Parts: sequence; structure tokens; C-alpha cells
Amino acid sequence: MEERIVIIGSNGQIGTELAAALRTKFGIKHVITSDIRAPQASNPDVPFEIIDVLDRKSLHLFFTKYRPTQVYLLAAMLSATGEKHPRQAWDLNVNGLLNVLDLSLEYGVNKVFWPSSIAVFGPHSPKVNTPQYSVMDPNTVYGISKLAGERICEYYHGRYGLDVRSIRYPGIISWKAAPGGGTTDYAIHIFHEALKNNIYTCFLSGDTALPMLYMDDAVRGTLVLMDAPASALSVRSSYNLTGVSFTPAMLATEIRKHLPDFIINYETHDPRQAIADTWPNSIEDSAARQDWGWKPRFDLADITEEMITNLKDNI
Ligand code: AKB
Repeated sequence: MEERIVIIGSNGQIGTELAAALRTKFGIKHVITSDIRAPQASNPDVPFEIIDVLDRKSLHLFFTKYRPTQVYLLAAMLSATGEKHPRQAWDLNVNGLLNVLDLSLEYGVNKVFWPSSIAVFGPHSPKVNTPQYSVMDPNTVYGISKLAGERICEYYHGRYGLDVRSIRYPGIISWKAAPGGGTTDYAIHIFHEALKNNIYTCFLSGDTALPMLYMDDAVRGTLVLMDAPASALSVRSSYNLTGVSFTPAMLATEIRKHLPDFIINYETHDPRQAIADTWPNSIEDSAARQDWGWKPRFDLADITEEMITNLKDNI
């Protein structure tokens, strides 16, 4: 069957790289990207549409035009920005998802991908090796909207048979496109500042451990999940997934192996600290390993080396 893959919210950190990987796999003409603005460097050969996921009328026309077989919905407001605009974050993250799920049902889409986040966990969730199923009491609007979205995805699968698949992404580290308004963004900013100025003031404390994943692993994991037979998937809310967990202090130590004079300072009154304090330190992802063979390839040393090697010629 000829695939017609639509990505909504394709200009962001994950969308940029997922779109490239999907184009390599399925061919340029089979992947239609869309966002609320045109990408900075647009290629006329690449199909792209301006789409606001909250504009039901134009979303409907978009589905009518392309009749997608697969939809990736990446448009979202992340944790730190969400705390500044809670109503908009809820609207985009929840109503945007509902719009896409309803149209996917109406147009008989075969598979939908929607990312959740480690932000679905909260202050009473177990902090270490947080299991797939546990207490979930997120207290950021982003986490609340992602937890609601997970329940909605499971509901659409159970009630209507829609094949929705999801991963609870941890912090994603990459060098090609900038991250947008998250709490884990420090783990990207640190490399830029280390290479430019040899010093970084971190908005999280040195001992704040968070689960992280290198972009190549995130993209590969997403494609493997989307290729898995539906019968293998036991989780229809969202899969726990992780690569590595580390603190800013551990990351600084690793960076010093490449840049020995690198200095890290800590700004401890940033509101993002309160968000990070409610999130897991590490994640248990055996369901993803068992159901579709998940195994990360990049550890802290690999990520550091990749980031420094690639960024040093690109900033
Ligand atoms: C954020 O920090 O908000 C995101 C996430 C962990 O979902 N990177």
C-alpha cells in the first residue's frame, strides 16, 4: 500500500528530524509536513502546508486533500511555556489531539502517532525507575494535558478501534533544531554555551536527575513502534521509554572530558526547578522492550561526544 504520511507540527525539534527520517524511509512525496508557519529553509520539492491544528475547518480540508494513511501529531506546548500560558497549553495539547483523532476516524487513517511525556508523572509518583503504571498526579498544565491525552488515546483505541500509538518522551537531546520551551532544554543549551563561551549557568540544580534520550534513539524508537504489529502492543495509553538518566553536574563532568576548562554555575530560583522536582529521576521501560524490542544505543558519553562533534562546526 502506498503511504501518505502527514506530520502536524513538523517545524519543531522532533518534527524536523522525524520528517527527514520518514522521507528517507517512504520517499519525499509521501511525507506531507505542516505547521503554523513555513519552515525557515523551505524546499519547494517537499510538500508542506500551513495548518493550525485548532482550526477544524482547515484541518478538515487538509485531510480531504491528502487522505493520510498515517498521521504524526507533534504540535504541542511544552512544560515551561505551558506554565506561562496554561489555557492555551490545554487547548492546543488536548483539543488539538481531539481534532486529529476525530478526523483520523472519519478518514479511516491506519495509524496515528502522538507523543506523551515523562511530565505525566507527578510528586507522588515513584521517582526512581518509575514504572509504566503508578500514581500519576502531574501538577503542570503540560503534564495534566498529556495525561488527559493518554487517556483519550486509549479510549479511542478501545472504543473505536483507532490504532493510536504513543511514547512518553523524556528530555530529547539534539543539535539540528532548537528545543522549544521545555524543562529539559538545559541539556541542549549547555553544549551551545560550552562551545561558545566555556561557561554555562544552569537553571536546574546540579543534582537534578532527569531521564533523557538522544534524538537518533527517539526517532528510531518512534519508527520501530509505528512498524510494530498492532497485536504486539499491550500499551495503548503511552509507552515509558528512556535512554539514560543524568544530572547537570554529571553532564558537566562529561563535557569537561572534551573541554577541560568548562565551568558550570547554577541559578537555583528558576521556576523550571519546581517542575523538574516533580518528574521522575529515571524511568522503567520494560513494556517497550518486551512489546517492540526497544533498546537505546546512546549513553551519556556517546551523547556528549555526538553533541560536541556536530555542534562545533555548526554554531
Ligand atoms: C519538557 O521539558 O517539557 C519536555 C518533556 C520532558 O516533555 N522536553
